[in-house]
Amino acid sequence: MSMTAPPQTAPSGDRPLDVAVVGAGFAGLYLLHRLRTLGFAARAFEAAGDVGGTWYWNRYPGARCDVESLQYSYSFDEDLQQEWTWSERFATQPEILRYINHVADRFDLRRDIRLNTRIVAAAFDPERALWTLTTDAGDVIEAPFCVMATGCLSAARIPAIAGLSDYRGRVYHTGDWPHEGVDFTGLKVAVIGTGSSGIQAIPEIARQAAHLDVFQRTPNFSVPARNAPLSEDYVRHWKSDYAEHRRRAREETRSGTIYDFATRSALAVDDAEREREYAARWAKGGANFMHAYNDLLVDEAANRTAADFVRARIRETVADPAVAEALCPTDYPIFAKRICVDTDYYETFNRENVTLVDLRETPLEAITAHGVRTSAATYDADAIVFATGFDAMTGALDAIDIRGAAGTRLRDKWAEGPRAYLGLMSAGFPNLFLVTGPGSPSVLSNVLVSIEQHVAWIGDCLAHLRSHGLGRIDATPEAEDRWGEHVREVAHTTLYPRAASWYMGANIPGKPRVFMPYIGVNTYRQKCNAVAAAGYEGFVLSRTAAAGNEAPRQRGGRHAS
Ligand code: N01
Repeated sequence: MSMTAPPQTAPSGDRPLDVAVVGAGFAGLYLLHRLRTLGFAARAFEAAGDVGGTWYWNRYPGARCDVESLQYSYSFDEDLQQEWTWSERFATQPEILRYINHVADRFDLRRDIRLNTRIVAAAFDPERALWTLTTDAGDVIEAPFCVMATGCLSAARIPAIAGLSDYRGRVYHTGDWPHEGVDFTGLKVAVIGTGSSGIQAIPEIARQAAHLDVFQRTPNFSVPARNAPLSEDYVRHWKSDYAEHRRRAREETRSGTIYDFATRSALAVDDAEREREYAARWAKGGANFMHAYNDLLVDEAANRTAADFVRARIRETVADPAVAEALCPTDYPIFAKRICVDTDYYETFNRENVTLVDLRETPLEAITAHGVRTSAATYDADAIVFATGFDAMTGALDAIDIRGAAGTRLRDKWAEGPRAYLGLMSAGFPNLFLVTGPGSPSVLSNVLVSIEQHVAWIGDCLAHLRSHGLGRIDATPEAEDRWGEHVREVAHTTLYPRAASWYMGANIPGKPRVFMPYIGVNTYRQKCNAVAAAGYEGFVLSRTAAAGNEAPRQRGGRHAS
C-alpha cells in the first residue's frame, strides 16, 4: 500500500484546549483531525486502552459490520479511501479495528488522545463559558467547547436477572469481550439474547462448544450476509468513482448507504414476480433485501409480503418445525427492529449440540450457581454470554454527570426522553455538541456518513463562532421542541414505532418510549445545512469574556438575554 505523508500540524501540546472530545472511536478520531485542520487545539479522552470505540469493545466471535466495507469507511480523504484495501464484502471486527488504528497513525492523531481516561463528569461554568471535565482519576480538564463522541451503542447492558451474583461460571457480554478471546471448546454455553450480536456469535460459539443453549425472548428477522472476499473488479469499479458513490450515499439516500433501491410498491406486482425479486435479493445477501420495494417500511400489507418470505425461509431451513415456529417473528413488522444479517444463523439450530429455549413459552426465572433456570427447567452452563445489547443512544451520556448552564443534569432533563435540537445540542447545555445524538439519523444510518456530516457541521460552526468573535452557542428550547416534534412525526409516517425496539428505548426497563433517531440522512443533511446558512437558526450565539466581552449578538438565532 502506498502511503502519503501525514499532514503536518502543530501538536496541540500545552496550548489551552479549544475543544475537549470525549471518545476516540470513529467520531472522536475524525473530530480530532478536522478540528486540527481548522486550527483548533483539541484533545480526545478515551476510557479504553486504545482507539476504536465500539470496534475496540465488540470482539465477540463472528463480529463484523453488516454495512459493506467499501461504504463503512471514512470518505474525508481521497488518498485514504483509495489506498486502504478491504478484504471482504463485510469486514470483520479485527479488520475494522486495524483500519481505525491505521487512520489514527496516518493522521498522527495519537499525540492528542489520552487513553485509559474515563470522563465521569462535565459541567458548564456560565461565568467563564468553560466546560470542566473530570476524569475517573480525578483530573480536571477545561475547554470552552466539549464534544461528546461517546457512541450510540457503547453502554453495554447486562439485565438485572435474579441470582446473577450467585453464578459460579464465566460471564461475558458481547459488547465487552475479553481481548485475549474465549475458547469455548468442550464447554456448555448459554447465550442470552438474539439481536444482531447474538445472531452473529451463536453460529461461531456453536462450532466450538460442547453444547449451546440459546435463550430467546423475541425472535428477530435475519437475512443471510453471503459474505465473500471482495473481487478486484468490484473494488476497482467502486474506487474508480469513489467520490461520486460517497456523494450519492450522503445526498440521495435515507440511510447513507447505497443499495439497489426499488421505485415501486410491493403491492404493484403479482405474487410470482414479488417472490422472484425477494429470492434474488435473498441470494445476493445483506440488508439490500429491505429495499426490494419502496413501501416496505410504510405499508403494513407490503411489509407482510417481505415478512412472509423470510418466515418461509426460516421454516425451509430449520428442520424441527417447532423450533422453526419459535424462530419466526410474528408480532412486529419486519425492518421495524434493526434487521439482522447473519451467516448460518438459522442453520445452526439443526446442529445436535444446539437447543433453542423459547423464553416466551418458558420465561427466564433466575440464574443459579450453575446455570440458567426457566419456568420449565434448569440448564447447566459453564459460561453465560449476554448478547443483551446496550442502553442505546443515551446510555453513554447518562453515565456522565453532565450539568448545563443552570446546573441542570442532562439525564434529569432527559428523564421523559432525550431532547436535542438536530440531535446536535440540548438547550441549556451551551457549547456542548453531540455526535450522532438522539434526534439525528445516527443508528438508522451508515454511521460513518452521519459521523462525517456531524463532525463537518460542528467544525464549521466552531469556525463561524471564531470568525465572528463569538464564544457561546446554545440551542433554543423552542427550536429543540419543534425538532423533537418533527422527529416524532417523521417516525410515525413509518412502521418503526410498531416494534418494541431499542430505537424506542423499549429494551431498558423504565426507559421512556421515545423514538430516538431521525429518519432520513439526505433530508437531515439539507436541514442542518439550511440552519447553518441561515446564521444558525434556532441557536443563540453570543460573545463571551474570552471571545470578546461584548453584548450577546444575534446570528440568525435570537439574542441571549
Ligand atoms: O442488542 P439488541 P445487540 N432476558 O438489543 C435480549 C448493532 N450491531 O447487541 O428483544 C432475555 O438488538 C433481547 O430480547 P428482546 C445493531 O444496530 C450491529 O444484538 O428485548 N433476553 C434481544 O434478543 C444492533 O441492532 C452489528 O425480547 C433479553 C437481545 O437480548 C445493535 O448493535 C452487530 C433480556 C438484545 O438485542 C444492538 O445489537 C452487532 C432479558 N432480560 C450489533 N434483555 C452489525 O453491524 C435483553 N434480551 C452486524
